Amino acid sequence: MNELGRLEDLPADYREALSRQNLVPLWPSLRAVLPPGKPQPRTRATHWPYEALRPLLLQAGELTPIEKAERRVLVLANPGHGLEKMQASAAMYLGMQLLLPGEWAPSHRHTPNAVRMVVEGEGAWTTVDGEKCTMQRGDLILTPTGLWHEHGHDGTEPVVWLDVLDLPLVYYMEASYHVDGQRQTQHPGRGDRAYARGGVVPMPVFERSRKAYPMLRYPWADARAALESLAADQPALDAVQVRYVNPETGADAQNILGYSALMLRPGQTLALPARSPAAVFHLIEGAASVQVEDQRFRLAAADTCCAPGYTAVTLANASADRPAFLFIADETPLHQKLGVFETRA
Ligand code: GTQ
Repeated sequence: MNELGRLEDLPADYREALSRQNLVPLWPSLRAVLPPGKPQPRTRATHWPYEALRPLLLQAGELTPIEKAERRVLVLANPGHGLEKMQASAAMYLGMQLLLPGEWAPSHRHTPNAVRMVVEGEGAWTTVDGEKCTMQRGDLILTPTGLWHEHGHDGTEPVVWLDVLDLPLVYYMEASYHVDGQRQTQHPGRGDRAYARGGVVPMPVFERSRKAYPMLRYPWADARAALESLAADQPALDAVQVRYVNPETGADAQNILGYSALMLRPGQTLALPARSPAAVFHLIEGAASVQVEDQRFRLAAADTCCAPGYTAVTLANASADRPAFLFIADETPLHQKLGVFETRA
């Protein structure tokens, strides 16, 4: 590979003449924007232990009333991007949100897509497009692009959930904005009820809603049961994993980020091939380690970590007699739609 000319090799007056015309020579930057063989991701393997985060989030509850925060969130920022960028990866944003008993986070809608993965506490709910979604540990709740959503809490203990948004991408596209709204009126007709069991549907008439997002709440009890029965049905299957999809089409639940749940059998080690999208791992239950190249994170329940793309990841269950359950968010739908998705052996 040729050494290319540097900026300093050019006469100063020529560089200034270029700048005055808003022109830039490509060759000094060509290798940086098209590095050899594989990208040089800014995204760094990063671990956010819940034990360290939780007291700081509860402290935010004392320091900042909900009215002064609208959304009381500590952002899980990747130092490789610079903390102020509030990015976990190129396309993913992560935040831990706290809602205290009796609090209400007012209705709004925005262009980025979000999901909530409930981490702890009982009694909170998110109303999405008029549908009240109750929140229990491990539930996944979609608040897709453009849909009104508000959060409330009728319980007695703090509720915490993990927000995953495609905000960095939508912001980069200069397409990120929000609109404030009125408190929503709730209507019956919950997608999670209609689609509670594959193969049996509500009577007398059941037709596809043809909504872009027919199901907004994916209860953990159902995803967990699906993993358990998959593991029992296929003892030789390595990756016991289910994808969160639109139940009417089978396509990814959202357009940009992909969501799945994975069960590690007792004592299991699972090597994932290097794939182009970055990924986030959140441990719902059990104990596991996540190895990203030479870094190894030991995840306790409610811990979150991320891995850059083009990097092999090895997951291991730290328990020899109990399964471990992980929630995974990644950039796969985005890479697939753009045609840049790759797997490397
Ligand atoms: O709950 O609507 O973490 O609008 C960031 C932006 C949560 C929310 C975040 C948001 C929300």
